Amino acid sequence: ATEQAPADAGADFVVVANRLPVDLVRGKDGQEYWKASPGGLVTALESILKANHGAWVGWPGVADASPEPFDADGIRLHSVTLSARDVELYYEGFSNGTLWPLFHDVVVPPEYHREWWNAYVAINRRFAEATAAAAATGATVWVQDYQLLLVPRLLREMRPDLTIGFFLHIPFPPVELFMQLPWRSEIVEGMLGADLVGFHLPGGADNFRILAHRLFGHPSARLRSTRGRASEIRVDDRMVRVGAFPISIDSAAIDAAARERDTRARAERLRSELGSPEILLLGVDRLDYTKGIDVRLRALEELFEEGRLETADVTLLQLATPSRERVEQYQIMRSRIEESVGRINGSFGEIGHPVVTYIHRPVPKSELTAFYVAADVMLVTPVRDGMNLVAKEYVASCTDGEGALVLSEFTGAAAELRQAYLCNPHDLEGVKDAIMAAVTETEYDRRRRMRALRRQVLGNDVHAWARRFFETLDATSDE
Ligand code: ADQ
Repeated sequence: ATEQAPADAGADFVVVANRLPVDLVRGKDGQEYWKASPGGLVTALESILKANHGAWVGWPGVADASPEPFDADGIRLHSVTLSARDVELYYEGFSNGTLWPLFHDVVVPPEYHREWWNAYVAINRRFAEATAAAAATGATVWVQDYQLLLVPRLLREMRPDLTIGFFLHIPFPPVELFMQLPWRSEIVEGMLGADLVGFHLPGGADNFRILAHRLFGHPSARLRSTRGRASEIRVDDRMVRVGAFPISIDSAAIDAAARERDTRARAERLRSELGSPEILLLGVDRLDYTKGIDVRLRALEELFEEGRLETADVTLLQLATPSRERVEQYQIMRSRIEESVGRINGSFGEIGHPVVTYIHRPVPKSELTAFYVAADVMLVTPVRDGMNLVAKEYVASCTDGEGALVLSEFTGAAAELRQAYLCNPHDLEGVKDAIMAAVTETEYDRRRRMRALRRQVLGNDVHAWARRFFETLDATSDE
């Protein structure tokens, strides 16, 4: 592959993530083509990537594909090839069968298999090699997320000239849980290869500092220059910065899209297609057991049973993007949710008017904004979530100041969105009360809460997030 190009021909800024910002799609006729997959990360990094001869290293999303590096919108894309077996062991296995549940408070039991681990090590090395080949001398590399925890250290060994940032998009678990991991030392050492390790919340950063001390005796101290926002861990003769950088969304773009006449018309149509309910509740998630879709369904069912909500007035629209469908726990959860939806509609729906409309397909972004605009109450009830961008997207879409957000305390977003109707997803009565408060509070109080939420979300967007991360990372190379 042309990835063997000499380092000096490489990029000054490289993003490394499990997936590329575009998906390779293999049509039925065997033809391959690229499809943009505009995630939040792409939005946040696009201008920096373009201004710095940026490159992106990632998997194109199809097994055994090894396309040559190419330029898309001024960004050089380098594909990492994964076989079907690699995907099974490294991605579905260790990433999503071990790390994902372990880092989300063991909501389902993580599985520890040496075969999965060995594949994870090998694939992380493959990502590190591709990155080492893509980066110019002295470049800055930003490694993303839990699939690539070993890359910072591997990359530092290969290319000590690089400045390396790492960001974890999911929670970093309490020390007691993390210590279950048979390969805990290797993982922490892997992350400590970075110059800056970023988390959504200060709690995650603290957990990591405690582990670095517990496992290796590395001392750490708060950094006064960052007003206590970051700390420094001493690793032999190196300093590793650790801090909290809560991610956000392109708030202004979503606010603008929500104000468009087309979006508002689509939202109106949607309400009438749903039978013009008095109250439209909305859930939008990847179909994942951490998202608490079952929690909100149970709460709703009981509210109907107890007559606190009238089925004639209320409809829930639940959008659930298919996700990790080959992982067993996801198959189990999907059946449970579909069973609940069936049961609730069987008990409370009328002919032609289900009380829960469930869509198990991805929805285009433009449509999604119309759904947010249409909703009266947004239900975000994860049992654990690193941040939860859906909550922020909803708030950015409530341009007329109307709307209510029911939000689990166990999301990263709850640390910032204090004026939401907060609830503990393990306390079903509490979830029901939060939904009832969102539905029955006076318009004045609802608007007051939404005003505060909008101030937070519009004032802290994804661009500010990336800027804060880079400011802290740049400072590491000054000292
Ligand atoms: P996710 O677990 O994927 O992300 P989230 O933060 O909610 O969760 O982001 C999901 C994104 O996918 C949102 O932008 C949303 O609009 C979109 N999406 C969700 N359901 C959809 C649907 N049915 N149709 C279309 N689009 C849909 C991980 C972590 C989070 C963290 C993010 C970013 O688990 O905690 O907030 O990374 O760091």
